[in-house]
Amino acid sequence: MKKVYTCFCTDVIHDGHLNIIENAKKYGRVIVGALSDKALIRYNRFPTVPQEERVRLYKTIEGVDDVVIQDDMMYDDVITLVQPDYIIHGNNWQEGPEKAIRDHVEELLASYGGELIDVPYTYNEGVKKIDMRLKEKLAMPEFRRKRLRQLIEMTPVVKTMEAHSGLTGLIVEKTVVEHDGKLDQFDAMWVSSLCDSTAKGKPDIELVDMTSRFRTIEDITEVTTKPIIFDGDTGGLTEHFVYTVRSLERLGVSAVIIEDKKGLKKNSLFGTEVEQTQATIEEFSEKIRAGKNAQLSDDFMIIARIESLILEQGMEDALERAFAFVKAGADGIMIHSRKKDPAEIIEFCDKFRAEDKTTPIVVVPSSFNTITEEELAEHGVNIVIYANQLTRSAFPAMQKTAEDILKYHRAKEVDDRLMSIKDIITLIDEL
Ligand code: SPV
Ligand code: MG
Repeated sequence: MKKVYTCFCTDVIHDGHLNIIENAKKYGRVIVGALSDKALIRYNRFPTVPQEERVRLYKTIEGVDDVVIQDDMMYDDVITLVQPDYIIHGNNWQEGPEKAIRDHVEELLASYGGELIDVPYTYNEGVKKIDMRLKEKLAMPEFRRKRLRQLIEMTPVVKTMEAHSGLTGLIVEKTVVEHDGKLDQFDAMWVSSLCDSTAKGKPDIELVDMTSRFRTIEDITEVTTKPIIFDGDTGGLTEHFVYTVRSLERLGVSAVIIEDKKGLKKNSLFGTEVEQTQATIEEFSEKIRAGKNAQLSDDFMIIARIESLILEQGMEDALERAFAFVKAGADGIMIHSRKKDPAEIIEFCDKFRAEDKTTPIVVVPSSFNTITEEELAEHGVNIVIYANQLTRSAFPAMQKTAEDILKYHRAKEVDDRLMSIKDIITLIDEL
């Protein structure tokens, strides 16, 4: 009997999946591939039910003869394993980033005489409703909050992009690229104090108050599902920080990163050009302890950011602080540097990992931007934050447009580089 293969990445079965199975049955024995959690995160969306449960669910569908795990979004391994005569898929992968996967499947099948079947993609009210419900579930605070810890377990490096508004949140949420036949997307969002302040036209000196920062978080959470890491600056007074922790948990934020500075905070990228004071190990440990005591959920993370390399206090000081802050209860360590060369970051990570194999390490490669995520992961880094690149790309583009309209006294000259009106009005999903 001929074998028909299809890959599912859904948590809920709807008409579209049933239609695929109905069609598949006509060609032979139906084998469903359950895309693994690891592959699903990069390819589609975060799973709301575990992999094993998805396998069980697919097995209950009438007409399904067997279920296997597909561990990569590319079909090479699963085709070797199953050797299907047919692969069947909704025709929605004929365009967009998924087309590269379809093209590759077609090539693989052609190499041994297999055939690809595209069935019309089903998109009705029922499918739309299920889609929406899944999205809403992922956006709920209790789901979103625990996702960062889950991602650290599930993916070699959590790729995190800055967001400071609903719109930038949507960009982080929705941007998917195909490169070398693989799809990729960001895992999490960073609510940067620099970019949140800049968007409000204010300096990055803890001037934008927490109420306003929380408003930014809410703008983002209203339209996205990905987990949030909040830049908490110094955390403020310990007596205030404990309230901030509770509020962030309630908002569904996964982690706050606080830096070991005190007094008037200036942006780290100024380094020693401006006066900045580092808190003592005891002072900062006390703030971490107080935050951990205040937190109510198990999922929330307080990550300690060490400014010793920024303030030229040396590697030994950075490491001593890192171990002390972990002892005080920090759930992760962020090490920062403003050198172009990543050498000191690598040295820190290697030395830290020699003694601590598990505490997550976070880095922000704004200055040391030649090193790749993969290389950082090899040195034990778990979270990479692109802290300000969206703001820095939007700003010059807007400034140039403003200048050119002033120069030409009309908007025609700038039109070619603008998003079309049609695209901008369809950018935002409507309920
Ligand atoms: C931010 O994005 O606000 C940060 C990172 O704190 S940095 O600007 O590099 O200090
Ligand atoms: Mg900051």
